Amino acid sequence: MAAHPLDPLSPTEFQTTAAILRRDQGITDSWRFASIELKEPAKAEVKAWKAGDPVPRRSLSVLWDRQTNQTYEAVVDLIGDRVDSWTEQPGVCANFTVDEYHDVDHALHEHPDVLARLAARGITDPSLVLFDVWTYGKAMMPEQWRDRRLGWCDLWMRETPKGTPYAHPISGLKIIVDMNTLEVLEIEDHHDYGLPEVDGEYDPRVRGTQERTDLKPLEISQPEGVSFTLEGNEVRWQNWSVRLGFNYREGPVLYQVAFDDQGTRRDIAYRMSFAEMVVPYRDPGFDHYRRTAFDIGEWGLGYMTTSLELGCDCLGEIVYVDAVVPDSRGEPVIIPRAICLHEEDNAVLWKHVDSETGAEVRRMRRMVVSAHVTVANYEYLVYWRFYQDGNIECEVRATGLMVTTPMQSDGDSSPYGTTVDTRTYAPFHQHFIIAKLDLDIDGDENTVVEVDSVAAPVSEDNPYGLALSTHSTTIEAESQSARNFNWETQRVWKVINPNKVNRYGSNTGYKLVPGAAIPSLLDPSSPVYQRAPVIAHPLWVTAHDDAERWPAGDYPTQSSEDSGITRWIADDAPLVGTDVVLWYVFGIHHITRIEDWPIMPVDIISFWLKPFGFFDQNPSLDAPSTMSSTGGHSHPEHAGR
Ligand SMILES: [Cu+2]
Repeated sequence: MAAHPLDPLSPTEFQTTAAILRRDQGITDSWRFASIELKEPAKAEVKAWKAGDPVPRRSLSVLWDRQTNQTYEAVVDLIGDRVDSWTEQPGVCANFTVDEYHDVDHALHEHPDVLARLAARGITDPSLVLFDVWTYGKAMMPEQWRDRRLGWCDLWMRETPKGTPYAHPISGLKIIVDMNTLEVLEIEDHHDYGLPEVDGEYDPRVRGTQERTDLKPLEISQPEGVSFTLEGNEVRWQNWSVRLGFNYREGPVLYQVAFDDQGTRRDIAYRMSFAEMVVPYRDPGFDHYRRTAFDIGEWGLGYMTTSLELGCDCLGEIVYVDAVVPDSRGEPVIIPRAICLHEEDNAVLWKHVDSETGAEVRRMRRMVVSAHVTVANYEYLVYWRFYQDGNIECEVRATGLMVTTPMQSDGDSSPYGTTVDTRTYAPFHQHFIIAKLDLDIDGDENTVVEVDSVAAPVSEDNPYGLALSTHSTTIEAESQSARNFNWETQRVWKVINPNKVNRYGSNTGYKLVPGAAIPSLLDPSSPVYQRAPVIAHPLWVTAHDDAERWPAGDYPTQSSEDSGITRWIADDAPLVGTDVVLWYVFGIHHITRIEDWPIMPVDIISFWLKPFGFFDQNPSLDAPSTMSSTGGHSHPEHAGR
């Protein structure tokens, strides 16, 4: 039984959803579920809800009929045992599913024409081949197939049954498949540059190499247990409270983030998550020109979430939370240990050494909510971290296996990638992640201010040219929503509450410190830009609207134009003193390195939310001190010089 309106759907609620739709809408075996998730009650409803009130439970499903390729959205009232709405979504394509990914791979392994093409290239053991299906924007699809649910397969080959398929791309060969019928529509046989002899295995058991043995054990122990609690889906730790959610598309969702400020619960965010990811490959060659992955909208981070392993993925005293997603029949699939909750020591929080009284120092502790996803060859490791000083850090680590491609001849190189192995290069590409930050600073009447640092010209008052001040620009309305980063002015964005002041009379606020902002470097006419103009600016601000969830549109799969952020801002809604939502676009500008091969050490990016006049002083002044290793308190008498 759900205890809170934002609790994710339980396994039973997935089953009930599917059963009600089968019963009332005649859902037969020709239908597939693209998704089932909690139909979140409106924000206003959730905010008005109190413990003890009835808990509304509704689900939102997207289904399509494989016979007609029609897509429907269904809202099911799980308590009322009825379908609330059943609406056709004309002209859209539902997200691809994990089941289809495997179905295509199986079907192509038995397709005579496919096997013949492989044999012509000397590949006679199809069990070593991986058919890796992708979906692409409409502009990339051949005209005659544009009304189909279309998959495009890359082919890869394992050198040995335990080897990685991604070490050996089968170049110049693509297979276009109808995802509904699994019919092979076209085999594109463009070129064959063979299989260069690469050093592409990363697993020492496959490589037959030894690992170093010179690391002594490092153990993290919390003999008295953890300092946080998890009650239902609410985490409480060091003044913080955060409610956990999870769905097929965003993966983990953080709701109702608040800080207990000396007995007063103060809102900071209503909802934070990743709402889209766009990964354009920047190589116009045959093997790569269609590669523009929308990993969240086309596939779903929740679906790609993998189970975490204690001692490997997470170290210390861990509390794991399972997640549930549906399969394409509407049956629940449990992802054990999908979310990891734990505390980490993170060096020093604050310190001063006084020549008379010695050192006063506090260790920094942080609370981490993390999840890992594997999207075919790549992994994204997501860490939301909460700190005792009121900071929130959102970090992403990208790792896994780069897409590579063979070149025709020894000595060739590509202007669009880095040579990383014999006759092989890894194309440049970009990873854009769009974080949805529905901040509520002391409630939901907020204003966003762009703050630039400005040096004053040398003058009588400023004879040494030292004067530096900040200049604030209020983002008044949605037409001013698309903002750029500015290194020259060290630009940040502040979300303030215009009706609330701190002890010194300035408005309480949080600032978004824009880490890892990257330019799109895309011509506006480019199909990927047309589908996701959101990636062209690091910050967008919108007025809260419960229906505005996906910044590249509800259905970016096979899309040709944006139905997200640019449409949302078209009405130019005012943004002052209102419930604002920030869409922060950050990512990795991946100029591929030799060192990223054959497996990438994590590339780390992050952005921060930091209190700015939210508190009346350092909120971690009372942070607990720790014992020094010699048993004393943390201010030894003669520390310092
Ligand atoms: Cu990359």
